[in-house]
Amino acid sequence: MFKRIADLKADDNVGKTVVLKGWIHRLRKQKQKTFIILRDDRGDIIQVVCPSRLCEDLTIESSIEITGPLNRDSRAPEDGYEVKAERIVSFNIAETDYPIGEYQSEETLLDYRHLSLRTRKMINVGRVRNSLLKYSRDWFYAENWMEITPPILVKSAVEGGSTLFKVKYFDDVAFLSQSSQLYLESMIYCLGPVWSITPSFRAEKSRTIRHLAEFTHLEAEAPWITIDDLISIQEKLVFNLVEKIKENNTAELDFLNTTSKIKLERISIPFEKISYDKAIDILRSKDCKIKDGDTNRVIEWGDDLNIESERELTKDRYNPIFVINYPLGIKPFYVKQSDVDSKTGMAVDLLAPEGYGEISGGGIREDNLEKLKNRITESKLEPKDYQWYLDLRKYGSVPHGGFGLGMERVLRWILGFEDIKDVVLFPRTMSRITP
Ligand code: AMO
Repeated sequence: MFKRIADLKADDNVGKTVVLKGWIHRLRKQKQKTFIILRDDRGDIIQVVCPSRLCEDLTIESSIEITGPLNRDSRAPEDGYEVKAERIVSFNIAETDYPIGEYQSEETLLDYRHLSLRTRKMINVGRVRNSLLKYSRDWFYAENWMEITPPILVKSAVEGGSTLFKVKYFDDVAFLSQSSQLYLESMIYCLGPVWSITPSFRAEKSRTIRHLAEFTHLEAEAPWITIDDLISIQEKLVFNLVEKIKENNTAELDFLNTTSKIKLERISIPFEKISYDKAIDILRSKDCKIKDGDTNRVIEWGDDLNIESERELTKDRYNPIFVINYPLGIKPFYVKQSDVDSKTGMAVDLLAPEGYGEISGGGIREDNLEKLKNRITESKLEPKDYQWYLDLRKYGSVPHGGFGLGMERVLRWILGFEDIKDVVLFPRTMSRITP
């Protein structure tokens, strides 16, 4: 019977004839014997030894079915299991110029991403991505949040006009969604706490190691919650994701980065909360600079926290931190003005430790119709594009809030990768849209 490699590696199966389907991951032909590392459709590998006369036409990435007994041989890679092939059937003999070998530049691997996804690194990344999605969904389901599927083609900007992707929409213009937040907000009136996971798009003009033009966005919104509730929800969610991945993805974590498990062990809740004011004090005490036109100057109240300042705030920490109460002026139109300090907004960002920086942004939404209208105008957005959104404040407005978590940012941090492109299957950046 056809089995997967993971099911087959058991001492009870030794001596039994097995049938395996897969691809030739590595191939070493000798005069009498040929050694194949076979990769199955789940990315697991096993050594196959076969008489060279059965392997004459085989090439790297040929797809084959092999039949033969399972043996134990301590020389076999990974866990010492090996199949002695007695019969090989090929589905496809791959062309001999397979472009992915052992040593390739990062750019070449990205150019051939459709093929380099078959490398051990990307197989392991794919598995952790799958876990992150599954454990997120499990968590929301267990906590009784409803999953919704918001539109991707939209008419209104959420995160400012400068990163919008414009698309032709019949005889009109539309945009690719930057965030599903406004649609999630519409749903709290009829489905209660809701969440979604969608691609979000940002025409990011900068090439950075943490920005993508298309990323996987987990967003959540709930009625009648306070900023403390919002913090506690994110804390529980993120901690749960870390715990589950640590428990269930040990093999992948060990393969991808030997230090990630140790760092995940150190994470505990509650995460520290600091105000934006305190963050600025810390950064100023370290003489942290930001770019202002052509010059660099010391950061001051009212500046946004850039990559460098987030790195400075988190580089010596093991635990994520929340930064709360940002100046209203640097946050989008929907952020609620604080009742105690009109200059600040009830926004909260979650920063990952060890310099990784922002992984989530959120806050309480402005629920006052007049203030929201003013903020839309001040932000130089078109009020007519937000009529439907303003209706939400006209008909039964309630205090509410939510957040957006960037899944690739979370993965980059958990896996300890430098470049965000390494945690996406098909990265989209300013300079890359294929494959
Ligand atoms: P924000 O713009 O901060 O907030 O985005 C939320 C989270 O999404 C991730 N993210 C990105 N990941 C990769 N590449 C990008 N270009 C990129 N841009 C953002 C980050 C970020 O923390 N609607 C609000 C959230 C809210 O208030 O609910 C929003 O989208 O991890």
